[in-house]
Amino acid sequence: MELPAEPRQGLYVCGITPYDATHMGHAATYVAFDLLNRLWRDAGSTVDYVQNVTDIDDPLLERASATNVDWMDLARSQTDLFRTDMEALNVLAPAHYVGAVESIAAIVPVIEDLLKRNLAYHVPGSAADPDGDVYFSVDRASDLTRASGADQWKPGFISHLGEDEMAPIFAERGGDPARPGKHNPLDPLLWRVARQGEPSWDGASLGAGRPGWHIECSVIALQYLPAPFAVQGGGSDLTFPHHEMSSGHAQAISGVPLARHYAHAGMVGLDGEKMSKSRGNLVLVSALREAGTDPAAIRLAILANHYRSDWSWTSQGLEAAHSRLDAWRAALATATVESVENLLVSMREALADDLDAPAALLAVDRWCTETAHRTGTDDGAQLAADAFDALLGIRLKD
Ligand code: 5CA
Ligand code: ZN
Repeated sequence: MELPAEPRQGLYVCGITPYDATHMGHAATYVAFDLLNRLWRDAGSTVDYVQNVTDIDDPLLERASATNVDWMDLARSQTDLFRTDMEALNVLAPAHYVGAVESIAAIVPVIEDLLKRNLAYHVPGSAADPDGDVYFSVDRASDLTRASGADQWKPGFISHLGEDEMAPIFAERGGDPARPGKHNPLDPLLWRVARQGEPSWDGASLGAGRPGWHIECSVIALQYLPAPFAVQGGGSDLTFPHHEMSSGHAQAISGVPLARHYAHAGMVGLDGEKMSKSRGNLVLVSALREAGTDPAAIRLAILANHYRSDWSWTSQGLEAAHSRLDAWRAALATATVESVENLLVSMREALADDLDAPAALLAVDRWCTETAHRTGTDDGAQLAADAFDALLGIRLKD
């Protein structure tokens, strides 16, 4: 990702589905985009940062009913915990943190308009499903963008997946390719009419129900950021279908692409498997914090990995981060303003090169050994502490 300096940068990062607390995979993804936020601010840009929270979705409802908790209480408590975790990790808060539920009234007229413009259609009911669910036509949206001569959206525009690769991933990640009555197996759900025992909202001419997942992010992003904005971000598990489809929706709605860049953080695993709520193999930020782990060490353990690579969380990685933190703290005593100014050049260069945090950390490590022979000053120590906080989000002083 090479991004020119601009006075304003728009950033939309897909937020959590709050049915379980923040694990290291979530933390790594939000730390990655926090680095971008910090780099832009360091370059003097104003960053318009928007994040959603998927506070209504099937897995949230399933968890609530399995644990006998009200789904709203579950969403609220897990969202609060996530925000506390982010604060501890020194992740700058978005300017707009927007729930799916509070956005339903804005989503309904957008779906009605897509229906009117023949970019969406009703799927007839069956024994399993009532009448009235609305789907997005990926074929008509592709035709529309081809006709407009704009950047042509079609499935594969963002993920570059082949047609036969898409269907199985679509099914794995919440899609329903086999639903009878759909025009194309990849058509995503826009509106799910009310089912017995499920929460639902007023849908005007759509009937009571709730929105599909991708349209939520499209509408929230378009509401707060003028399209095309600079970066739409999330973990690489969102590339397809989520970012593919939300960009297709947004282009069908607004006529222009949603974002100029789609950036995806690699997947964090544990013992060779992707860390995920559904697998249950989680290392939680809150559990480590409760055990007394310094959040700056957690953040440093994350930053030792490039944001785009897949990597595994290990206790050795955390121990290495603790040692590094100790070495950095000790080096403050020998910091001079000049040495920190030189270090800043190297850190900025590393981060400007596709957010190469591991290279930035190595530059700090080198600076630590080089300053061992210098006589530090208070100004030098302060400048170093400010630089590590501003660029890396690592606080060495309280
Ligand atoms: N609410 C949707 C996005 S609109 C969602 O994917 N929620 S989530 O809670 O499942 O994930 C929150 C963020 O963490 C997403 O950006 C997702 O891509 C990222 N994420 C989830 N698991 C991992 C993982 N193991 N490693 C890295 N990032 C992950
Ligand atoms: Zn999203």
